[in-house]
Formats: sequence, structure tokens, C-alpha cells
Amino acid sequence: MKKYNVAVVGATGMVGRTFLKVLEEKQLPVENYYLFSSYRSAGKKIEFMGKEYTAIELTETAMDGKNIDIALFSAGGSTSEKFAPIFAKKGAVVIDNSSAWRMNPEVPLVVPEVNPDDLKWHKGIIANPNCSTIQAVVALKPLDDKYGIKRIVYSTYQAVSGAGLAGWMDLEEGQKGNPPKKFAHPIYNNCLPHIDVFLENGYTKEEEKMIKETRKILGRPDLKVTATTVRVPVFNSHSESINVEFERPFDLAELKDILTKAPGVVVEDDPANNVYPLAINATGHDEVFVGRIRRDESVDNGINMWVVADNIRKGAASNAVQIAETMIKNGII
Ligand code: NAP
Ligand code: 3JN
Repeated sequence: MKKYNVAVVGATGMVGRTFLKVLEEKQLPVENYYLFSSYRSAGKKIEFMGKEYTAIELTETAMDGKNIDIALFSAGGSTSEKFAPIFAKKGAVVIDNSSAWRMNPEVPLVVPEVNPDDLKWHKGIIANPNCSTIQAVVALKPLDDKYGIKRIVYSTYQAVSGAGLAGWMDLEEGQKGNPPKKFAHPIYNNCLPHIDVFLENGYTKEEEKMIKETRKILGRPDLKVTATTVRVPVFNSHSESINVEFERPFDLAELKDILTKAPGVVVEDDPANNVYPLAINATGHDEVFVGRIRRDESVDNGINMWVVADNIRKGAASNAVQIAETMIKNGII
């Protein structure tokens, strides 16, 4: 069996460290790992796979002579914009966690449970969607296939880990009464309807990402989607209220059965016993947890559901590693 040379770019960051944890768990067929960071962490020792690695400064020539086959990027959009094409030109397949390449028509935007076939037309760069989009589409895809989605209303409750270490510290320090450094307002004891920057139309960039990425992944360019994304004082795992209208009528028991059998979905839906998805239970897992599935009585063919997942694992690192696994398994790389 072929063994691959794998680079992790941004290995010292919040997502990068989770990449290393997921890679240790999954044990891909790997010959060599190379861990890259900026000049700031270069030289830092990193314990990984029972060995001591040294963070390598990312430069335009740092990958030379390493024959890198797969490069997992989580070092921000500007680093991806500059370095993903360089890695790709030198023969690597880049799986990028930033928003830099997601809406580029030449770049597949992939969630393995939803659109694995899009991996086949890659040209060297594959984009990992935004965390909030990933968990939503895992639950929505099997329902779109069966009933045809007409409109989606997203309302998110996003954990501070999505804003990196600085976001995490704002919640920790806020509990002690210290002012925020990352967020515009205190996050402790608060909810902020503001993730990423505001756009001219009044939406935030995070909301725009969810709308456009959902359309691209589901292959439904004209799908009606709206979103309100909110930061909440939770350390990890994003929760989402998703309201969906379908083209066709449905039987609720059958719809729940479809979700129960859907890849990557775990249905937790027993309100009589207070069973529904919770952020504290989703953390550390790669599945998308779905509950509170009920008919929306205000429209003809609609449902409401509550969808929770670990935003750093399934929302970032695990999804990217699953992309690599799928490509290896299907002989795409
Ligand atoms: P973080 O904790 O701040 O880590 C950033 C990482 O990038 C560090 O390893 C840093 O290295 C490295 N880095 C920064 N500039 C670099 C450069 N010029 N060259 C090489 N490495 C560089 O941030 P994070 O929370 O892990 O997020 C990282 C990125 O992942 C985000 O900017 C975003 O694009 C993406 N992300 C995606 C999702 C998603 O929804 N899929 C979620 C969260 C994050 P040093 O240690 O040397 O500074
Ligand atoms: O805020 C969250 O919960 C998710 C954040 C994702 C993120 C953070 C910084 C930069 C992204 C992303 O993946 O869209 C980016 C970016 O690359 O634009």
C-alpha cells in the first residue's frame, strides 16, 4: 500500500493541534509528517505520534525536497491564498480550512458524507467548508434528496473556540470580570449577533458563508437560504436551530428514520426523557447530533430541528482528515 508524505500547515494553532489529535486517532498510511508554523513558533517542539517534531517555518521553499502528497492547511486565509498554489504546483493536494478558496468554481468544497464525488474534479486544492455549514449540510443532504428543500432558515449558537484561542480567553477572562480582547462586547453572560465582519447588506460574513456554501455543497445554486449567526458563552461545539421547508409533503416518522440512517448523523430525540443534542455531549466526537425534530405547523411542508457538532473536530480538523481518507480509499490520490 502506498504511503504518503503529509504536511500540517498551522500545526501550532487551535485547529492545527486538533489535526494532530485526529491524525493520531485515524492512523492514515503515512511515510513522513512535516509540521509547519509561522516564524513565531518555528523551532518549537511538538509531541506527535510518540515522536518529537520541530515546527518548520513556512516559506516559499520550505516544502522543497519533501515530496509532500497531502497538505492540511489551517493557518488563515492569506497564508492559504499565497501558499496553497505553491504546494499544489509542487505536486501536493491541499485541503484548506480557510475561506480563501471555498467559493472558487475551480475548487471543490467538500463534506465527505454529502458530496464525495466532487473530490474527483480537484485541481490541487480542495476547500473545507465553514464549521457552521458542515454540520448543517450533513443533516440536510438526505432530506434534500428525499423531499427537495425549498427554503432554509439558520439560527446559530456558536462556541468561542470558533474564534481561536483569543475567543476562548475572552470567555475565560470574562468570567473573572476582565474586558474582552477579541470580541466587540463581553461574551460572558451574553450573546453576540456578530460573527466575522458586517457586509453592506446587513448580513455578517459568517452568515454569507453559510448561505453560499450550503448552495455550492448541495449543488442547489438558487436555493433560498437565510441565516443569523450568534456567538454564545459556550467553550466548544456549535448548536443550530434549522428551519426547513420542503417542496414535497413528508411523513414525520419516515423523515426521522431517514436522519437516523444518514451517514455521520446521530439522532438524539426523546423529549419525554429530556434527550436532545447538547454541546457538552458533542465535544470530542465527529458525528452531527440531531434532535427536536418536529413539524413546523406554520407552513405546509416544514420542520424545525436542533443540530449540534464539535466545531473544531467535524467543523474543521476531522472533516479535512476525512477528505484525505476518502481520497486515499477511492484512489483519487
Ligand atoms: P490560531 O489558533 O490562531 O492558529 C493559527 C495557526 O496558523 C498557527 O499555527 C500559526 O502559527 C499559523 N500561521 C499563522 N500565520 C502563518 C503564516 N504566515 N505561515 C505559516 N503559519 C502561519 O487559529 P485557529 O483557530 O487554529 O484557526 C486557523 C485558521 O483555520 C483560521 O484562520 C481559519 O481560516 C481556519 N478555521 C476554519 C474553521 C472552519 O470553520 N472550518 C474554524 C476555525 C478556523 P504560529 O504558531 O507560528 O503563530
Ligand atoms: O467563528 C466561528 O465559529 C468559525 C470561524 C471560522 C473562521 C475563523 C477565522 C477565519 C474562518 C472560516 O473558516 O470561515 C476564517 C476564514 O478563513 O475566513
